[in-house]
Amino acid sequence: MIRVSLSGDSILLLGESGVGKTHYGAQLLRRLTNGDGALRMDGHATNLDPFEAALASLDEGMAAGHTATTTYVDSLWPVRDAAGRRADLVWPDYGGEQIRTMISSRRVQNAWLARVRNARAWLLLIRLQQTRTDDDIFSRPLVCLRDASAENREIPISDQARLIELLQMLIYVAGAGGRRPLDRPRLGMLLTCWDELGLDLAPTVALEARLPMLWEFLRSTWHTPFVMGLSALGRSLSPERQDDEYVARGAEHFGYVVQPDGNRSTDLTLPIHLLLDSLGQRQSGQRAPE
Ligand SMILES: Nc1nc2c(ncn2[C@@H]2O[C@H](COP(=O)(O)OP(=O)(O)OP(=O)(O)O)[C@@H](O)[C@H]2O)c(=O)[nH]1
Ligand SMILES: [Mg+2]
Repeated sequence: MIRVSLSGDSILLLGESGVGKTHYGAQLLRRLTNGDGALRMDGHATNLDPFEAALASLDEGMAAGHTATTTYVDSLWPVRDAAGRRADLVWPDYGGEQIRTMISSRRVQNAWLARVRNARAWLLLIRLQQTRTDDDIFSRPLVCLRDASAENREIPISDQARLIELLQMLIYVAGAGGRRPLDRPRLGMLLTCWDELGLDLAPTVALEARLPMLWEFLRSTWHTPFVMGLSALGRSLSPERQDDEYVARGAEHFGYVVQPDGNRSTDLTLPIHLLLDSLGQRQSGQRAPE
């Protein structure tokens, strides 16, 4: 979760295992430190271990490892934009299985409950190639099951249905269940590992084509959800084999986002800046009380 301490508010980062949370965190940290994007570090960042470890791998031109299932680390990043607005991002690194368990057990653990309730904006990370889009109970009517053999009877729900479940659970525990369309929490969505897709489409079009039910849910539930593409690494890296070009040029020269209008930018801070912007905070030069 990213907690943005503007009036004690926060942004919740949601992503299952393997979507790219750790690599995005590492690349974002370096971009913020270098200070050439829409947001820059403005003070002392703390608790950087998981991201520094990932950056060390990237500096050797290699991918970092999977985050242990039980890990949950909050890293504090004080940031500022060009207009002087400031926020304290609490950027987490956690094992994505925690999200999967939340969905499969239909339980929101107490620690997550507090994170969900404190957040005024949510950022959902999805890796389209990792999603299953085969038939499920929504696309195959029950009548089709009549002829199915006994061994073949179980039809798991699809990934888009699972993600909708997750969002519905979180909307409920956040106490926003009765309102539509939702203005708070704001919703941003990142389609991660965009380079793997080889698409020349606007991110919303890609989402709609691949996960139409999820997109319909987002569109009908939120006031103005935004969808961006993210390639934190710019290309695939191996955990064992060094990418010489990466080493020679430096990890900070790789990675891009695809903005809602389809334009690319190398500024990996843009999604966070857009969310901060959409929160409508205009606290120029002031850090809000925590
Ligand atoms: N091609 C490509 N691969 C990426 C990108 N970002 C991350 N990956 C790869 O995706 C895999 C998962 O990335 P992680 O950052 O470890 O994912 P995570 O969400 O932290 O996963 P957990 O730690 O298991 O929760 C790794 O093998 C990365 O190398 C990207 O922008 N492009
Ligand atoms: Mg990780």
